Amino acid sequence: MSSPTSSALGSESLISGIETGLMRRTLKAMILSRILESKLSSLYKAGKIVGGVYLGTGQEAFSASLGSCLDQSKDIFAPLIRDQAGRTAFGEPVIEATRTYLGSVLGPMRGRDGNIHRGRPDQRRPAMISHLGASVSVVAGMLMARRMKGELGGVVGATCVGDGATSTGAFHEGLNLVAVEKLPMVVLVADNQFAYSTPRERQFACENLLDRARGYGVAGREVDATDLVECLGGVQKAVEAARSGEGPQMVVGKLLRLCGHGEHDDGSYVAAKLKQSPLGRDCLEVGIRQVIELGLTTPEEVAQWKTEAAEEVQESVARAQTDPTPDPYLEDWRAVSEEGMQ
Ligand SMILES: Cc1ncc(C[n+]2csc(CCOP(=O)(O)OP(=O)(O)O)c2C)c(N)n1
Ligand SMILES: [Mg+2]
Repeated sequence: MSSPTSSALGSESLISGIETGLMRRTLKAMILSRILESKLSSLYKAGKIVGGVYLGTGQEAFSASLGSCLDQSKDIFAPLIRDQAGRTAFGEPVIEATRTYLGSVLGPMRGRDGNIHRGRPDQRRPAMISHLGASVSVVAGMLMARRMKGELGGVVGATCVGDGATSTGAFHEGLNLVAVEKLPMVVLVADNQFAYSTPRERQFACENLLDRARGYGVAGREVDATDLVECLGGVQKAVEAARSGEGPQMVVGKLLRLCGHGEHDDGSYVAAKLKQSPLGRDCLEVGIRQVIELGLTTPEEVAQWKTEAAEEVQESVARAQTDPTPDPYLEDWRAVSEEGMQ
């Protein structure tokens, strides 16, 4: 962590160039996301969730840094499976997650998707696409549409992908287009050492995934993604550079996923040595320690945030559990699927 140097920007003070309020908000989002996801895991294990549950444990600092550095009023954020923290930091209400996982018709996917493929395109949160790498061209398209309509001014588009996703054709085609068009886009690559159970060395032969950015003429930087202050610093610089017209930016975050690929997977293929290495640090524990040491919160306030988060999650689960679910007898599912196809 870099040594704190304080200066003033209006009423917000800066530490290492990061607004102190931003650090607190990002940490709060990480806490809420961790508590929400641990509840989702319990519900899955209790058989209350149909379908898979994929968590972002250990990746919250990186993901939340993007969500909180973007401008919720105009930017675009396309998350992937490990981005609950980013979604929370970008303003997605907890009830949207619980309603989706519990199949409520009141959720954003009206009970038709059971986990992460949810979104609100009208609020610049496109629904998550499972096909790895596809979100790069979706966000590129959203940015190009704004440019053609003369509405791009100051907007940044962002997405997150994993190390595995950087080997797909969609990723390469998308990144090339983004670079050629000099779009104001930020691509986060969570290099968590595995694509499912396949380790990095079986995925690509380059030393560093930043080489993939350089190959296309995209600016890149790397952060220790277990370190909240470093994540915020790196992501903030990337978002500012994209916004100020410097073209697309890639940020590679080095970390380890601290859960299985999904909750059906115990992750037993991850070597103990790797878990005990610096990559295996829990970014939430590190982040709490950092923000306390910087004097921006106290252990008591963090405990209060955790209590409030647990209450919010509990209430959202209770609400979603009593919501109506889709009625397969009354609904004409075929009409929905064929809508607009004729
Ligand atoms: C094009 C494509 N191929 C394969 C899959 C199946 N799949 C889903 S997640 C995953 C691993 C992804 O690894 P990575 O991109 O490193 O993300 P992580 O799960 O580590 O966060 C794979 C192979 C897919 N969704 N899309
Ligand atoms: Mg991975």
